[in-house]
Amino acid sequence: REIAPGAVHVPGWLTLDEQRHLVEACREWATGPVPIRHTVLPRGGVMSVQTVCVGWHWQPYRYTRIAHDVNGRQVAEFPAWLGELGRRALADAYGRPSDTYEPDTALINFYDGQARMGMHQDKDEKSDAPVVSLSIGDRCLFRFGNTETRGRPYTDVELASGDLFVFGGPSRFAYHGVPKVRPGTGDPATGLASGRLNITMRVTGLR
Ligand code: MD5
Ligand code: FE
Repeated sequence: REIAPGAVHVPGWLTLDEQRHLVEACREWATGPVPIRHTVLPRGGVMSVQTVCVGWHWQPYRYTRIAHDVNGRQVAEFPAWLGELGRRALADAYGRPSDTYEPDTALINFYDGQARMGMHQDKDEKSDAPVVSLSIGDRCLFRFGNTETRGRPYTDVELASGDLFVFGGPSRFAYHGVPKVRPGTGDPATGLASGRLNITMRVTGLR
């Protein structure tokens, strides 16, 4: 389960009920003040995943309270229950207390069958606190790399519905991506008929 130092994969961590609850919450955020959309990159590219944020709005490549690049509205607040889930996730993955972990933003990415995420580092946060990642719906190929280059060496991991992944310590700034989603592999009982949801909780280090 430890893919690299600080990178821990916990298959099947979320119960079906928790997955249903998260799908329901994500549906509300997706239609909330700043609706889910394909992020447009500064050089004109359009991301194939669709993203909605809570707490802080991620626009490449910074966090703001206001979604200047979408509709000028403030994103929904980061709910206390999600922070609790994040602390429980961290404690279970690392096997040690996590009382001081206070994530203040979540990025929710929706992948249809064609969506991909190229190899990148998450370095817009001004904190080296761990990232908690939850997967729901279709399975995917997740590529976990190194901190130096986009290329090899990397480790390929299959992520399935209910899986938890925590990235911290020496793995926090590793390159990573999602080269492939496996359409039709999810369980409609989660409330997600197709596609893949990924929820990542982070500490922005902003205030
Ligand atoms: C996803 N999301 O499945 C992935 C999984 C993103 C993103 O990459 O930036 O929204 S989360 C993987 C991740 C996040 C933060 C740090 C590390 C991996 N890492 O250090 O390897 O939509
Ligand atoms: Fe990332």
